[in-house]
Amino acid sequence: FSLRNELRHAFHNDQFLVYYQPIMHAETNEIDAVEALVRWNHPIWGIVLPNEFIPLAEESGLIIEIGEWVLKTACKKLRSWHDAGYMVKASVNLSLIQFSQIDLIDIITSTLQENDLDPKWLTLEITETAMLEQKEKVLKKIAQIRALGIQISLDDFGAGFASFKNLKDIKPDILKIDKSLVKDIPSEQDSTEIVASIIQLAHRLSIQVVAEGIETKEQKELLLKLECERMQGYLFSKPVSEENIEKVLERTI
Ligand code: G
Ligand code: G
Ligand code: NA
Ligand code: MN
Repeated sequence: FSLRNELRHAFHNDQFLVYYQPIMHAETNEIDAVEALVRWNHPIWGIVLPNEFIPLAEESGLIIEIGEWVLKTACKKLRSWHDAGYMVKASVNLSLIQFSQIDLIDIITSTLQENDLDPKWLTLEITETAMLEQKEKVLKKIAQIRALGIQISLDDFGAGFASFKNLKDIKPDILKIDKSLVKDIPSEQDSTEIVASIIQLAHRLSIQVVAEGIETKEQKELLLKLECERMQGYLFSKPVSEENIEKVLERTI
C-alpha cells in the first residue's frame, strides 16, 4: 500500500474530476476559453489539488492515462457547450511525460473527430520544464500538434527558466504569465516593469498573452493598460465543477 497505488486505484475507481476555470477577454468580460484542471475527489480527504499528486502521477507514468482522460472529458464537455450555444475554447494541460506516448497525436486527432470539434477550439498548455529533456523530440511533436490547427500555450512563464531560447524554439501561440509575477502588481514597481516587458516581448513575437492569478480590480486595470487582453483568476472565477461552469457560461449568452 502506497500513495502511488492509491492514486492508480483512485483513478480506476472514478475518483478524478475535471474542474474548469474561465480565461476572459478582460475588456468585454467575454469568456474566451475554459482551462481544464484535474482534481482528485478523495473519499476522506476531499478535493485534492493537482500539485499534490501530478508529480507522483508523472513519476509512475499514470499521468499518461490521466492526461488522456482529462482531454477526452474536456472535449466531450466542449461538444455539449457548443451544442448549447456557448462557443468557448478549451485549454488542456499536457505533461512532458505525455510526449513519450507513441500515439499522442492520434489520440488528440481522434478525440477531436469523435466530438466533431474543429481543432481551433482546442489549446494545449505546456510548461517550459517540459523542454529540458528530449528537446528535439518534444519540439517535433509540438510542430505536429500546431500543424493540426491546435493552439499551443506556454504555461507558467516567468516562474521557472523563462528561457528566451525556449520561447523562440517553441514559438507558442499563447504565453501565460505566471501568477507569481502578477501577485505583486501594481504595488511593486519591479514586478510591474517585468510584466509590462513580457507582454511587449510576446506581442513583438506575435504571441498572444494570458495573465494568470488576477485577484483584484487594480491588477485587471493595470494589465488592460499594458495591453494584456486575456486574463484568468479568482477575480473572474475560481476553478469550478462542471455543473458550476455551466452557470458561469450561461451568464455570457
Ligand atoms: O488547479 P490548480 O491551479 O491547483 O493546478 C495546479 C497545477 O496543476 C497547474 O500547474 C496545472 O497546470 C496543473 N494541472 C492541472 N490539471 C492538470 C492536468 O490535467 N494535467 C497536467 N499535466 N497538469 C495539470
Ligand atoms: O496551470 P497552472 O499551474 O497555472 O494552474 C493554475 C493554478 O492557479 C490552479 O491551481 C488554480 O487553482 C490557481 N489559480 C487560478 N486562479 C488563481 C488566482 O487568481 N489566484 C491564485 N492564487 N491561484 C489561482
Ligand atoms: Na495550466
Ligand atoms: Mn499556469
